Amino acid sequence: MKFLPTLALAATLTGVGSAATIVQTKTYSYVPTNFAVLTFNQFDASLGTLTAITIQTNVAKSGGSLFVDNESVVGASGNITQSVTISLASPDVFLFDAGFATIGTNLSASSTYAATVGADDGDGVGVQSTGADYDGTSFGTTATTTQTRNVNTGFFGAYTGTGTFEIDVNGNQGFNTSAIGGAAVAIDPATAFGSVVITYTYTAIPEPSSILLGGVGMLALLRRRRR
Ligand SMILES: [Ca+2]
Ligand SMILES: [Ca+2]
Repeated sequence: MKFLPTLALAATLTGVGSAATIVQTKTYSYVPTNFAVLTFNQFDASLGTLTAITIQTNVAKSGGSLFVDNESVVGASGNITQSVTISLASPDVFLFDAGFATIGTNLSASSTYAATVGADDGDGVGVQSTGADYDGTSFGTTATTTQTRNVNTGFFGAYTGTGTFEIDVNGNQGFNTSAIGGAAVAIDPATAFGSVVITYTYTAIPEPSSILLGGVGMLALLRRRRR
């Protein structure tokens, strides 16, 4: 069994490096329709072998308001919603996952209000903030929507290098008052905010000193066991 320590040392010297990650977080906040340009560092291939690129896209909605003034002769009730929606785009890198679905497309955060309005009270065309035919609310901050996807390994090339790449966060906002048919609508825009987090997972190239220490440690371990 004398050859064992030599074998163990050889295995350590040629062994794979340790798994490591680099995490970059960029945030955005604006009133849609609008966009933000986020800049990320490429993965420096001298650090090791890239095994995964994970993009986590997050959107939340803050503020805004939505009011309806019934113009119909019948009352109505139902949920009215205001939403912000973002989609990622890039002039530099491909945003496709393993199944070639686009990453970070049409992610929404919505606020909902249960509205109840009476029949039109005859106050005229358009929104008048009076009467039982008027309802709505100002919104606070809503829960967020988050999507996490891995980039298709076939597109790692543009993410690799010593420079940067750009990801744009394009935002729109909208509303849905279809539950209150025939109503005039008054809306104050909401703010969209959130983050894009890119994580590089890679196998680090072991440093010479750690290889030596690993080998010495393995030898010591084996010697102890043989006693
Ligand atoms: Ca009216
Ligand atoms: Ca009214």
